[in-house]
Amino acid sequence: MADLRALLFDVDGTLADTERDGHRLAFNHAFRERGLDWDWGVELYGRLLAVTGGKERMLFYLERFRPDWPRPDDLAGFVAELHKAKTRHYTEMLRKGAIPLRPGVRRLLDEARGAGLRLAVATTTTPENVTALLDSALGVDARSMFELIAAGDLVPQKKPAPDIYLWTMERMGLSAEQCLAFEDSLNGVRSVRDAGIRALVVTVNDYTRNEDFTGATLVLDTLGEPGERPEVLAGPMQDIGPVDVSLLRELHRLAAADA
Ligand code: XBP
Ligand code: MG
Repeated sequence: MADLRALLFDVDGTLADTERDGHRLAFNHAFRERGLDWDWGVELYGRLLAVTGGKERMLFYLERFRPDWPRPDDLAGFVAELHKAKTRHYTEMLRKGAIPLRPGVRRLLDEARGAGLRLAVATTTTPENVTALLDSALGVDARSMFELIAAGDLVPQKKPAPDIYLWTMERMGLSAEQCLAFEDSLNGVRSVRDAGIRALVVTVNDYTRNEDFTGATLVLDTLGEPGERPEVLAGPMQDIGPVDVSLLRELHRLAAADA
């Protein structure tokens, strides 16, 4: 069995709860600024999350909810411009510290680095969004914590396609058996599984809690901080303390044995 060598992290929903009070608000800000009558409420946004990627999500919104909205000739160009404005609003929010990391994330990153595990990010979001989050939530040397930040349009197909995980592992010279991934959503789980990674921890959030996480090794409400007991929603153990490196090694072993 291969040793656990690397932890691969999704960003949105996993490192931080960015969707409802981050991305959603930034989209709405960009829409208003452009004079559009588009307004993504909390419930509608949950439905739009079926599609990953901001540009792709806007096109999905038009197709599904606004069939009568008059399309500009260059729809792709229009959406790309709108998305740039959205990214500007989003990164401004993050730089003001609007969104903290989820509980246990900082603790686990520090511990994993100390244990010699390699760390990387594999996400569909725009690269500037990741650096804005890490810089504001982790401090100035945050980016050096991760060996690789794989994000956005680097790969042809976003999650649920496995492309971003495959690209990350190839760039780092890792096999799927050497990795453990962290996700928060069904689209993320599909991406991880189709990349051949068996060891997978899901931490749910309000948007994803009721999704089907079949194939995840462990499903939790949170990674947990010292003194807390994460709620186990699915997995091979019921009573656990905060997620730490020794638990991850055990999960990695169980996932390999199950393969
Ligand atoms: C995250 C996303 C992202 C953000 C928007 O999915 O779907 O699209 O909502 O980011 P995952 P951009 O957590 O599965 O990677 O607007 O920068 O595309
Ligand atoms: Mg996510």
